[in-house]
Amino acid sequence: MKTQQAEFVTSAAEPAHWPLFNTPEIVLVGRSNAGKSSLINALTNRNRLAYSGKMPGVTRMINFYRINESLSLADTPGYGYAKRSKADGIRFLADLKNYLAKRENLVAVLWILDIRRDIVAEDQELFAVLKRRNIALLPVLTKSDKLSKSQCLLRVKSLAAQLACSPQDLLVTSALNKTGMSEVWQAVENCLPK
Ligand SMILES: Nc1nc2c(ncn2[C@@H]2O[C@H](COP(=O)(O)OP(=O)(O)OP(=O)(O)O)[C@@H](O)[C@H]2O)c(=O)[nH]1
Ligand SMILES: [Mg+2]
Repeated sequence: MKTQQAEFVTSAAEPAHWPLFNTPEIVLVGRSNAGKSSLINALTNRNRLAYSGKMPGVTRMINFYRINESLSLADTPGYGYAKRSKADGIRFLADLKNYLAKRENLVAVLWILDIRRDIVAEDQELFAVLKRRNIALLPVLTKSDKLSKSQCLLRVKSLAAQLACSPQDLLVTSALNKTGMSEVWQAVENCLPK
């Protein structure tokens, strides 16, 4: 899909503040610093639509973006950020679980994983919440530019084993050199209601 129009709509944590859309929504979830916000920018071909930063923990609420007036993307705060207070970390995860369990127009989850890192407990926890709903789960491996081709292949195999899926189910991307963007869009389009 080509992004003709992309705009930031609002930031929200509580359900009362979530914007009302009657179009499908795709959410990006993953560990702090995994590359969620950068992927939104790469997917939409915008440099600064979503705020991405050198410091982990830069995304603090759920940020909603509207694309081509036909769908929305939701960027979420990353989990597992050690410097955040424990109470804050628990609250973020609770807000996120609540969103995943209740957001009505949610059709797919882009599960953002740094290709160099293994799955953590929070990943599994959210995965369990999602399994209770009929929502497509699309694992996206980011930062492939940081590894050689052969190292990438090894990591794809290892993460597929950890996720109990086939290596072909993993979308390998780099926001830096924009690889994998059309594959991610294609996977998203396959989840949209016909
Ligand atoms: N080399 C490389 N760096 C990347 C890529 N994607 C993200 N980064 C870098 O990784 C860091 C974190 O990226 P973000 O997009 O802010 O990550 P995030 O998942 O939104 O982080 P939080 O909002 O803190 O949860 C930034 O310094 C990005 O420039 C990539 O594909 N390749
Ligand atoms: Mg972010």
